Amino acid sequence: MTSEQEGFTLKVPVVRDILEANERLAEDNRRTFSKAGLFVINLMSGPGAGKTSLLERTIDGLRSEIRIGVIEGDIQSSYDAERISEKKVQVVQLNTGGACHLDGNMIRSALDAMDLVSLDLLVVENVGNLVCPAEFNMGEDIKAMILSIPEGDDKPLKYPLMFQESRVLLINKIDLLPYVDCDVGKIRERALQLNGGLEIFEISCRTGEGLESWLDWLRQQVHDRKARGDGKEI
Ligand SMILES: Nc1nc2c(ncn2[C@@H]2O[C@H](COP(=O)(O)OP(=O)(O)O)[C@@H](O)[C@H]2O)c(=O)[nH]1
Ligand SMILES: [Mg+2]
Repeated sequence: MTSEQEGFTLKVPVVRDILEANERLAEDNRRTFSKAGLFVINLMSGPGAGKTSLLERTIDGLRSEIRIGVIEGDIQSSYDAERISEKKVQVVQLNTGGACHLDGNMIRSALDAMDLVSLDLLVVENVGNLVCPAEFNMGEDIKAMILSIPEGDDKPLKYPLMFQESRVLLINKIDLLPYVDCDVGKIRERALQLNGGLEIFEISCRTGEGLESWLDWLRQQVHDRKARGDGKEI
């Protein structure tokens, strides 16, 4: 065995252990969410794609029908939690202190500070990063990702895992299409090649275009989740 191979065999179990430990915590969280009858979304994207803007729009659009709570994940600062708290919903800020993603354990600590039974939908805004967040489950029902027009149509080719792991792809900032070289058709085609089951919405959090379809879809998911197991374990 070469030294390079030895190094490799030493590294793999460590990574596997971390992921397995995380899976156990995620499973615990999943049971907690299930008991509370909550639909939970792990919202991911690169920095600035529009996660907090989508949350603001979603809260405004559904507030009369659906009780929404938010966990904000950032490396540092409580800026996004302050934005969300202006909407008068339950919000908890998690600072990872350098880590590039949220994991099951961090979510567990946030749940202790929340009243879950008074919620229907919990959205976790993950750390802005197109890579690591896709590797860690937190017990969510679905992962949703945002890709914004200025990031370019090559991103499914470069960051395939997030597209593969997500149930939903929101293509945001379509108001910028006249000014940016980005082909939405290519994003769709490349994303669907990676994950044929992706639900895709073209939206602008600035103008509101396309948001009704997203809100309709989300409303249905929350309803189905309730119908499936409100108050019971699944
Ligand atoms: N033009 C345009 N700007 C947007 C849109 N959505 C968000 N933004 C802007 O993009 C920046 C980053 O948005 P933010 O929601 O904070 O992104 P996050 O880092 O993913 O949470 C802000 O300046 C937003 O006002 C959109 O649909 N169109
Ligand atoms: Mg944000």
